Amino acid sequence: MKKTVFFGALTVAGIAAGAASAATLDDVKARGKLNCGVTTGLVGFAAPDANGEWQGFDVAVCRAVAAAVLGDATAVEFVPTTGKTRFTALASGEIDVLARNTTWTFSRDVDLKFEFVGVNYYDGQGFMIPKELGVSSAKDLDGATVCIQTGTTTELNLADFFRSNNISYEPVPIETNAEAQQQYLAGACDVYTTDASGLAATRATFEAPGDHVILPEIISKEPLGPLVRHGDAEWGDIVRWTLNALIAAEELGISSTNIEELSAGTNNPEINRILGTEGTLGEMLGLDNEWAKRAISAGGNYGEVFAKNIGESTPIGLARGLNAQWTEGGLLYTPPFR
Ligand SMILES: N[C@@H](CCC(=O)N[C@@H](CS)C(=O)NCC(=O)O)C(=O)O
Repeated sequence: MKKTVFFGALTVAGIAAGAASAATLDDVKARGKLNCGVTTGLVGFAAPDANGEWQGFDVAVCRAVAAAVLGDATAVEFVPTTGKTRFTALASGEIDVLARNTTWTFSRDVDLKFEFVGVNYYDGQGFMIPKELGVSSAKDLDGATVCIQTGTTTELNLADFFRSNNISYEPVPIETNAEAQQQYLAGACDVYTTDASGLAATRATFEAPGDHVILPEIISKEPLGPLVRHGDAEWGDIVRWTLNALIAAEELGISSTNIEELSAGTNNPEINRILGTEGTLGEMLGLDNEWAKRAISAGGNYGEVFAKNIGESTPIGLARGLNAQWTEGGLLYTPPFR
């Protein structure tokens, strides 16, 4: 008898824990808002505009997920996080997803128990230095003071790079990009190092961007992407396939300008499945059949989001490079929608 009660209690506890960890979709729906972790501010990637509205390449991921799940791209609570606070915010449940230039690494996946659902920007770590210092290679930085954000892969790569090149540096540890920018411009460090996209975004806000050079060395791989907690695969699927929908839309030629027209039905079955006029992909995700249509309509396809926020015609001026579609020589390659 005692034994039965014991096992009974264990089963209930087990189910309750499972239910609690698998309930992100229900939580988001009940709340009516997606809690999305972003940076404290990196223009082009995630920053409030003059009206206090968050804009940017990472912000677009949050909006697409909110549109898919809640039918409203504006139903997002943006939660600013630093390099240090971002993982606690996700692990504790304060945010439902982290969409903040975060590098997919072994230990973040396995040890911190997060699930990276994809890559929205293939990056690498670079160095920025005032032109007047006349340095042309990172290998000539022996003895330099380096502004570096704590809690980042940047910190670890920097140590590896200097050690393997047998040169030394003095770190100037910093919490946020705004602080790094301020310290760097004030001359508190000779060099600022972070993801190359972050350097471009930061330099674009300088009064005289041309006075600063980005050195040719890219010293690491930084696949940046959105992540969720381990233990809620259904929620992971929703965020993963929302990102994939934006990428596939570009590949298949679905854009914010033709999406309504294509939603009437086309002779391309994959477009039809994505836009919900054929098949039941939305239902399989626990959503309706227009989930991807709404996600793409929120800010356009991947290419549109890139061009608007960080592309070559913006002050940030990033080329597609590795972030081009696989059909264009890049690494973007979404699995099939079927
Ligand atoms: N990708 C690296 C670095 C990410 C990172 O923290 N980048 C800085 C510099 S671009 C940033 O986003 N700062 C924005 C902020 O301070 O909120 C990582 O995942 O550790």
